[in-house]
This record gives sequence, structure tokens and C-alpha cells, in this order.
Amino acid sequence: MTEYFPEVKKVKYEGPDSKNPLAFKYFDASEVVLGKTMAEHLRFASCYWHTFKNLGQDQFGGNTIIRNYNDSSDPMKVADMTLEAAFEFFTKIGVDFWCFHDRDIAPEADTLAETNKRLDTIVAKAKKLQADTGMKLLWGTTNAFSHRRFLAGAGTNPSPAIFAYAASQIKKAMEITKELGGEGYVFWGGREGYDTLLNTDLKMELDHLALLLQMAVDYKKKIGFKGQLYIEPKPKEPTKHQYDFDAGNCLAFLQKYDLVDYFKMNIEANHATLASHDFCHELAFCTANNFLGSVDANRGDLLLGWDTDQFPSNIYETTMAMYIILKSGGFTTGGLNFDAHVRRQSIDPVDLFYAHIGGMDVFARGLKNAAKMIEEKTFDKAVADRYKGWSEELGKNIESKKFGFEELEAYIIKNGEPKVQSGKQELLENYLNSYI
Ligand code: XUL
Ligand code: CO
Repeated sequence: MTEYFPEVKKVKYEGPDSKNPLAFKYFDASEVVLGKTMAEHLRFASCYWHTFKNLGQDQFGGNTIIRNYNDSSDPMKVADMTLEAAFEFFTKIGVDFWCFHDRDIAPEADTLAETNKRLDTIVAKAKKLQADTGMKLLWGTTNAFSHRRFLAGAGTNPSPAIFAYAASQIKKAMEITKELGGEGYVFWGGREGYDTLLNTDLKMELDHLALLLQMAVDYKKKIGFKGQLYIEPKPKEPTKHQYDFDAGNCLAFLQKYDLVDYFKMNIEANHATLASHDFCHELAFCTANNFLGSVDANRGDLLLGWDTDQFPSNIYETTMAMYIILKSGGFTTGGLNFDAHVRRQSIDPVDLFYAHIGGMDVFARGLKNAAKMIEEKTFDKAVADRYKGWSEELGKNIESKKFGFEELEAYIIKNGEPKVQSGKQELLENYLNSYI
């Protein structure tokens, strides 16, 4: 088979003192942390769309990146070479998982039937490459937002025929995800949202989105697909008001339409910041509601305010993220998918390796810091102390509903002004710094 990245051999762990830019300094796949290996905790995935299909285009200019696996005028030949290049990359970088959209792996043909045939060809090859390399599919998904037909959304499209097209695409994407042993399936809203109320029936669109998700739940059962379904919230872009704004909004939506038992969240760091939250808030909201599933690990640029999909590099953020994830019991079906692309100027194939090495190392450091924070219980103790009144008599009487308004008023009249306490934020931030 052609070697597409001949300049890189398998990337190895060499430790923090290594000066080799193509080695891990912190990610040692087999190192055991809190009873599991780093690879088992972190479950890294590389994403097909950004890593292999993004060629540096932006709003102001076309592609800047030239890849040897694109060197053919036959789109299926390109798909074939790209798949081989992808599995070579996965093996050399040492991620255990990958993720794709249907349209990333096989180009669309003139009819749905032809497109599905193309998918079958590529999926058969991917299945073989998975078996040969031990790679696993973290999740599959549908691209029902790039094609012109989806200009006004997929499930929320004003046209039932376009709803039908989206449903057909999801049906096939679920089938191939199952065929590849996918551990999950993602619904990111794409163009499920609106730009102006002047042309939008908001209630109808929400009802239809729920209908589409219900159909997916039913079909999953029908074909015996065991993977976890995820919703990936994002507040804006491409539409002005995306319906899956944030985790809180998704929870309410799923509850309203009786879908809450079938979905978990796929939280993307930069989507959280676009929603004026931060990554860790979204993670914590999900773990508090027992519906964190998986993570799209990236970062945005707070000064730009759009979805820049940069590789993670912030050690504070990965430490806190891993702290929240570990405290909730860690990933089961989910993992850390690098939904990130190299910059428009990072045109060399080796830049893909530097990007992943950086992301994997910064999460490995986050994991080790978080494990230490958990072992030493520093923050657990501070939190327990702050809420200790709730394990004393008054708190118990409130929580058990023994006390209502009248008893509480009587308590205050008897005991007078309650004491207040320091939140100790600065001290706790100093403690956090000591782990970084
Ligand atoms: C878009 C985004 C998508 C989803 C999958 O912002 O994050 O790549 O992760 O459709
Ligand atoms: Co994403």
C-alpha cells in the first residue's frame, strides 16, 4: 500500500524531557492512572472531516492545503486513497478511535441509491482497515447541512420532501455506523435553526425536529444498533438561532418530547464558549443531570467569536474538564474527539501530527492533574465544608420537607441573623495552580 506520510514513523512516548517534536511528552497510552490506562480514560478520536477533508478554505479564500491523497480527478479514487491515508495516520499517531460524517468518507453521486452504493464500497474497505489496525469507530453522523437542498435545514426544513431526504440519509448513516461497530451516533443541529422569524414557524420546526429524532430512536431499535445517541449543542452558526443552543436547552427539549431516555450530550468546547458558557460549565451541567456522553475536544478564540475549531492547548481547561469527567465516573461509550483542524497556514502533512500530539499531551496532563486533585480531595473537602449545613439539623429538616415556610420563619425568628462564610475562591484558585 502507498505510504502517505512517509516523513513520520509511529509517534512514541518519550517523556517530558524529550525535545523530539514528533514524540509524546505526557501521553503514555499504557500508563495506569486511577486504575485505568491513559488510553482507556481518554479514548482519543481523530475526526475525518477536519483532519482529512479540511483544506484550509475560509470565507475569504479557497484551499491552501495540498494532500497527496487528493491527487486524482476520480472522486471515488480520492475517497479510497483518503481512507488509506486516514488509517495510516490513525495508526502512526496512536488514537484508538475515529469519527466521520457519511459525506466525508464517500462523495455524493447523482441519486441517493448511487450515493449509498458508494458508501457501501468505502464502508467495506473501512471495516477491513479497522480489523487490520484495531481502530474503532467512536461515532458516526450525517452531513445534512452542506448540500444546497439543506439550505433551510434538514428535520426543520419547510419542505417534507427535504425532511424525507434527511431521514433517508440518517437511516443509511445509522446502518453503516452499526456495520462498523460504532459506539455512538451524533446529531449536531447543522442548519436546524432559523435566521428570521418573518419566514419561520418556530413551533412546527421544533415539533418536526423531535419527530426526526423519534424516528431515529425507533430505527435504532429496529436494526438493533446498540450505540449511544448523542446531541451536540451549539448556539449559533450556521444559523443565527440554533435550536440545540446548549445542554440546558437540549435537556428541556428532550424532556418535552419524551426523548430524554434515549440521548446523551456530545459537548464541544468551542460550542460552549459560543453560548457564553465555558466548556467546564457545560460538562458539569451534563454530569449533574447524568447525561454527559462524549466530548468534541477543541477550543475557540475568544476574540474571534466564531467556531474556529482549534486544537486544545489550555492546560487549566483540560485539567478541570478531566476533573469533572473523572468525578462522574469517566467515559463509557464516549471519548475525546478532536473536532479541530490545523490553521490555514499549517499546510504541511506533518502539521496534522503536531496538532494531535499537542491535543493528546495537554489532555494527558489534564488527566494526571485531575487524578491528583481527586486523590488529595482538596476541592471535595472545600465543597463539603461550604455545604455542611445541609447535613446538620436545619438542612435535613428542609431537604426531608419536614420544614415548610412557617417552620422556617419560626427558626429565623428564634435564631436571628444567619452567619455568612467566605467562598475562598482565591485560595482555591491557588490550590488549583499548585496542580498545574
Ligand atoms: C460543527 C460540529 C460538527 C459536529 C458533527 O460545529 O462540531 O463537526 O461535531 O456534525
Ligand atoms: Co463537533
